[in-house]
Amino acid sequence: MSGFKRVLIILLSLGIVLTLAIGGGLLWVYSGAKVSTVGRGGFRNELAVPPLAKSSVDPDGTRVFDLKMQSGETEFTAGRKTPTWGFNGSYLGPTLRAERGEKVRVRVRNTLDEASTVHWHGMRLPAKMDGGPHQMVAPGTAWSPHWKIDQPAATLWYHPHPHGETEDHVQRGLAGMFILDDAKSLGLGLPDTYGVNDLPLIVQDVKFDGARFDHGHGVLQTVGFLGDRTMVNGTLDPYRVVEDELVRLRLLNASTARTYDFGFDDSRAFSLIATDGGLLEKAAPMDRIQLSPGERAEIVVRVRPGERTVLRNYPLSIGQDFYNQRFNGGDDTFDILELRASKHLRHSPALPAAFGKLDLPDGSQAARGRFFNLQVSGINGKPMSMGRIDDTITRGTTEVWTVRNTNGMPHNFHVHGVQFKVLSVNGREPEPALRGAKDTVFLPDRTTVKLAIRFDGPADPNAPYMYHCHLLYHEDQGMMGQFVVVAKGQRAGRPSAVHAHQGH
Ligand SMILES: [Cu+2]
Repeated sequence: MSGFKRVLIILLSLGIVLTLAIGGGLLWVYSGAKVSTVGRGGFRNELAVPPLAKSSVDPDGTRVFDLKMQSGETEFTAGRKTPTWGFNGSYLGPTLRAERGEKVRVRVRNTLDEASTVHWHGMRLPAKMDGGPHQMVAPGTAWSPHWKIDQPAATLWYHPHPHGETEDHVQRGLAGMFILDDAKSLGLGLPDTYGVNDLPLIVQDVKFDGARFDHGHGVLQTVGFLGDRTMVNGTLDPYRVVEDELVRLRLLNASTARTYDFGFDDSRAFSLIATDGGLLEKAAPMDRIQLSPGERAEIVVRVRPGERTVLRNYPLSIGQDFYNQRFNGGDDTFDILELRASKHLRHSPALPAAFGKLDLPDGSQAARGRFFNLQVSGINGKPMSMGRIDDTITRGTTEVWTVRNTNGMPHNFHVHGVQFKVLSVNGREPEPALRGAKDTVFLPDRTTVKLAIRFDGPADPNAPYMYHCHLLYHEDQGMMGQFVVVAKGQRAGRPSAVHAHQGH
């Protein structure tokens, strides 16, 4: 063989080996990007139910809660201590509960060694009580926001909102539910025995490195952190025994980046009864409910005596492009929770045919429109700035907001202090799951939504509310803006610089 031929053969062989290696590597990355825990967890742990927060009532009738932000350790797996944060405990927080018309005060104490905040997600309240990045609570201090509950019954939640640190603080474990009741919700005969036939489900995806959390972002994941397992209320592989024919699940997606498509393992139908801001006008039958980070849904599912059924996360069926579907979690499947029905179930009354009219604007009286272009580098081209008011809104008016995502990755959009109506998604009437009161709406790439929002909270030219992407990594990157609600003719003031509040 000539020297030339020998070199040619060596080069060709090298080429083949290289091609195989690259191809194999790509295949490995591609298949490794899809996660499934279906059938693997074994449902070994009884689902924890966050305790209802104790409260006292002041002489003036104000219901007072105490929340202590603290660090600690949590044994998600027996014998393995994970460093975590929590409210009144080592992980997550108690469920706060109040009724429409009540005045509430929450005494928030920060015993961490970092400043943080507590934001009341979905709550209609004055901006300075909102717990956004302007209401920082320094280590060793307290903050006591107070307001009157003035909105329909709903499943809300609370979590930190320090600018640039929200993903980290939520991942460490700072989150809890805030349930609101009203005369209507209490009078409909819905399953409402907390922890029995009315279960709060705080769903988070997590990843462990030994005993510790691993919060690293995959290099291909543009949405931020995605875990390889899920837990509910801080319980891994959870099951719950239920003893009623109808079970109400209050689903909260408290994950920082993952969007879920929840359904049961046999794809049984369930009834969607409430969205972010409260009850729908009537129950909507469906077999899947999609929730992006921060969104909530209340569903009622029927179980048969003695059966086991699994709440599962299915692959997203929203027509995402190949990349986002595979590398941003859309192909992943998880077993979320196994419901174990008792042999003898208590009879549940049927759901009422209708829950009543909703008080939501339809946009026909809109005073003006606004446009928001979503990009991870900033909304409308501007990254968040604490000292800049982006929008000034006249109190008592309704506006139509057009929000567009063509950024090549999924986002969502959360507005503080209000509940809105989704008027359209890509020009079409929204599906039933988006017909109720919402404070957060999912926008996969190439999506435009129109929202009707009434701003009837109190005017305060100096204290801004936030709007932002609730994929917390994006929010931290600056995908957030600020608006103030002002009296007619008033101008926006100047938001105070970031500073810590002393307790009062
Ligand atoms: Cu985003």
